[in-house]
Amino acid sequence: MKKNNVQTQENLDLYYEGMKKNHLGPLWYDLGHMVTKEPVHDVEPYLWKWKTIREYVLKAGDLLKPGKDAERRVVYLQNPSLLKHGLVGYGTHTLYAGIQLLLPGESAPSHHHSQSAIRFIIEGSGAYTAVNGEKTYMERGDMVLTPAWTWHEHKHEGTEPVFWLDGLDVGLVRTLAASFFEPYEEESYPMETPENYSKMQFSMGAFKKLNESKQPGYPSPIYGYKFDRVKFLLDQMKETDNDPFDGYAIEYINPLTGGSADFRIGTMMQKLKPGQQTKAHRHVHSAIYHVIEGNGYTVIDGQKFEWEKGDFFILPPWSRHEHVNTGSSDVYLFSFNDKPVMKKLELEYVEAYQENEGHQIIEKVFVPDTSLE
Ligand code: 1HN
Repeated sequence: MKKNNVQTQENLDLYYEGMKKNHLGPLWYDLGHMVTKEPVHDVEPYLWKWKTIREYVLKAGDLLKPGKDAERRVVYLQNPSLLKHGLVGYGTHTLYAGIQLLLPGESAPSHHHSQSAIRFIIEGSGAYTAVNGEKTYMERGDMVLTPAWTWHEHKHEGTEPVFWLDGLDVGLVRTLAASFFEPYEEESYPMETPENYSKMQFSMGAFKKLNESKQPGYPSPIYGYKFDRVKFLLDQMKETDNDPFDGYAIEYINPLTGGSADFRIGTMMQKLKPGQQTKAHRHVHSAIYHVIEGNGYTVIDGQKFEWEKGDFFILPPWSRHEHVNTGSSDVYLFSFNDKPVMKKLELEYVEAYQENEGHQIIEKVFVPDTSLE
């Protein structure tokens, strides 16, 4: 009996090999890889210059036509750290960002899908996004929702090219194996609702017709969130409203729930005054940032990312970050994130950086990855 309990290395190796051949595994070896002490991920921070993005997006304007050569004319931001894992079109493990271009007179056909989407207008005006037959006209700085499963299409009635950011929860939906897509049977969904209806209904109060089917809950009854309103609100904020980690920050909400404007994608605008520096913290949710105005840098896990107007950068999950305004005017940073999902799943957790009065030591300055050139 006793003799049998003394295992030789050879016996153990045979045992593990046999296990593997039968597609079984020893938890006593692997528990630490499966249930890690802290979030483990493959998402590295990255930054794209607007100048480069714009050039490639504009070129796509010469090469193809939306609705004819392409469902949408979009250049997406590919995080190199995720392409290594074959994750095409990923900014973070959950979020996608792309830049869409519409030229005067062009349109992109109606479709719907299970991914949620937000738009943020970067340049130009005179284009609209129609959501379930309601046109929302878009101007620079506006945020527009196309919630999961809503029919949406775009058309440009203006005179200059219009560029906007598309933010979707592509990675999340892919991981959950829940992607569905369907084109509308015709080019355009019937425009049954008056233009900018939701904005009119909610911007000067909150009203609905007696028999109108607006239920409490989702999706948000507002599709278009105006930049001048956001700015107005930020300008009203006092010193006491300043968040040590995020500066003067507001979140876009759904007035029917008080929660995030989109059910799954969170959206935030931050303002930093000249010279302002936030303290570092980290959270489970990840985000993609777009610089609307100003100059400065963000330190992410000890790496400095210098940015200017138009640039985009990735904030990976569970990575320490702090922002600095180095210019002489206000900085405006727009970002979208997966915080609503993390919160609903009870996975969100935030931790302040305690050392060095909350500021990281800069160990590295970001330079773009040129390994593919
Ligand atoms: C989409 O529907 C749009 O409607 C843009 O403009 C980008 C990226 C992935 C999946 C769907 C749009 C998209 C998208």
